[in-house]
Amino acid sequence: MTYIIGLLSVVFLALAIMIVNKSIALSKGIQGKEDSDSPVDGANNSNAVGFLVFMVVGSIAAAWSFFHSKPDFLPVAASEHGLKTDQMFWISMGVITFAFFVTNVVLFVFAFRYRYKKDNVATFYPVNHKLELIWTVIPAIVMAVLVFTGLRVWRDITAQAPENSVVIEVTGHQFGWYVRYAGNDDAKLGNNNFKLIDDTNSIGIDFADENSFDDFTATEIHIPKGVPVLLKIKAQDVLHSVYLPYQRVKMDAVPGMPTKFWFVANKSTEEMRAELGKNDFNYKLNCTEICGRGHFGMAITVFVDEPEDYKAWCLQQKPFLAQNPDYLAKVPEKLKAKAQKYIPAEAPAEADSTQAAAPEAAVTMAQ
Ligand SMILES: [Cu+2]
Repeated sequence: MTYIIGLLSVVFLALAIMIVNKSIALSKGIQGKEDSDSPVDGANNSNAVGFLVFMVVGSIAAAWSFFHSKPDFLPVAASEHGLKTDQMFWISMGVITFAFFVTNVVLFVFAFRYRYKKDNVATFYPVNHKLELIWTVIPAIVMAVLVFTGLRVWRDITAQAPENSVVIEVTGHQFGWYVRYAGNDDAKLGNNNFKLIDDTNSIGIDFADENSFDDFTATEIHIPKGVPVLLKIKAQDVLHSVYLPYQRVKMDAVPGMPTKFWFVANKSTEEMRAELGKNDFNYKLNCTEICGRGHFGMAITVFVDEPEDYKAWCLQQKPFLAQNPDYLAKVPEKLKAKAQKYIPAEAPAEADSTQAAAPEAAVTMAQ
């Protein structure tokens, strides 16, 4: 890199000296110190050809760069809105590329074609309303169509999540994600409060709220295929950002300002493994906001299951309260009877309760 910069510096310095020399020569010519019947010298033709060469070489380089970067493009879309945004992206790219090539070919070809020639006379062409109308109205229509289709898709993506959505809370922290599900009995997440955070209850689940009783935490994310999923996104310390590249989901996690994103995954992990021919493929939820030195490790595995497999997985999960019966003490008296249902029949032995106190929800960075 340093070598290239050094080389370019030398080239540009040489060019600068050439230009300065040429300016001096030209100014001498204008002052009549040198004999010249034209203000333009022989470099005029080579410049004109240079324009054409630049156009052709530039186009080839642009095409090469496009195909060369293809492996770094986003992977195939695996969500319903992802297919739409991808389609819009490529249509916009097509329109832009077409307009770019038409205008630039005209620019460079005209520079070549109408270069200075001794006997050329410029045409006086003051105005052409028809031409102006065409180049104003056509781009305006194309832009309006692109903008309004985009707005419609954006409105759908940011609309309220459907009633039947699976609700999952994702909380970013330095450096990992806490995941909480609304539970198997109600589809409602209980409240949480940062003041209730302790070594075990890492997201501060509030057990004064009966919706919390069946909530369970997880170290991986399972979502059903073809069913709306609503991510409720939070952050505990600094900015993080939830990113599921295949599902085209990206939403910042902002401390003190809950955000959300809902989507429908349309390809299961199994289907994507088959499509990519990789048996060990897994979707990931990554952090895409540089949030500190452990940022790179903020990934959590996401499984897109068939709806019945998803149900089965959910039923295997134990509510947080069932795994940590000590928290029954935090339940208000009038709700104790309801909460009791989630406490395992045999009271846990002393040793068991310390084991259960391990913060199983914490997805911490492997150092
Ligand atoms: Cu982060």
